[in-house]
Amino acid sequence: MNPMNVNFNNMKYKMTCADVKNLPDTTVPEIVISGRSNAGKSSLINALANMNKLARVSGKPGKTREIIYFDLDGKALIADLPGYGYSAASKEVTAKFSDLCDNYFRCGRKISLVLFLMDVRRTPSEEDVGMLEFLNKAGIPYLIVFTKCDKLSNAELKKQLHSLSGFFDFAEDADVYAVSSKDKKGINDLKSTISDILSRI
Ligand SMILES: Nc1nc2c(ncn2[C@@H]2O[C@H](COP(=O)(O)OP(=O)(O)O)[C@@H](O)[C@H]2O)c(=O)[nH]1
Ligand SMILES: [Mg+2]
Repeated sequence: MNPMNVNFNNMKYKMTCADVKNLPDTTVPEIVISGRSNAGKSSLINALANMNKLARVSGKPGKTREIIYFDLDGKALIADLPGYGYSAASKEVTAKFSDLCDNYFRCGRKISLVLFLMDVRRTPSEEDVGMLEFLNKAGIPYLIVFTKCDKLSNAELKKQLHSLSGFFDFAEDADVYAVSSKDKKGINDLKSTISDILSRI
């Protein structure tokens, strides 16, 4: 099958949703970027789009409080989910953010692909493992994307990827990508895979 020709440079902000009641109507597949706060979700969107400021990158974890939608070349919607696991805001607000994430996954919306992001240097949290278990059980297609790989040397990266695989033995068939939004390593591979998957939907 010919991979679909997706122009990632043609990515545009579409809309912001604070509630699953307001999710956009869509006829194109939905790709979700998920992962804990600070995992590098917004940075990855910028790297995929080859733009600096499409998605807001924050030095402080817990800044994105809504689901932010981007249109990918008219061929898919990309949803930047609020991160779970940390918020600079109050407990009450934190609970609301994770609720939004939770509600999103449970509202019955068709999700074509999840890019599940984890900072390659961190030990996966209970929520990370729980999230992957959920995706597995729910049969939602996903790719595991380890981010910030520029922070490790090649030797360290190899070792770390090996030890991380131990956390997700239930997902041993999953496709794993190691990327850096900073030096763009692995980004082209990821784009090809996304195009490929979109062409098969
Ligand atoms: N060195 C490095 N830093 C990154 C990378 N991706 C994200 N960051 C940094 O990690 C922090 C959180 O990134 P952000 O994209 O806002 O994470 P989000 O909360 O998951 O959306 C910011 O300070 C980014 O500059 C990367 O590939 N390499
Ligand atoms: Mg973000």
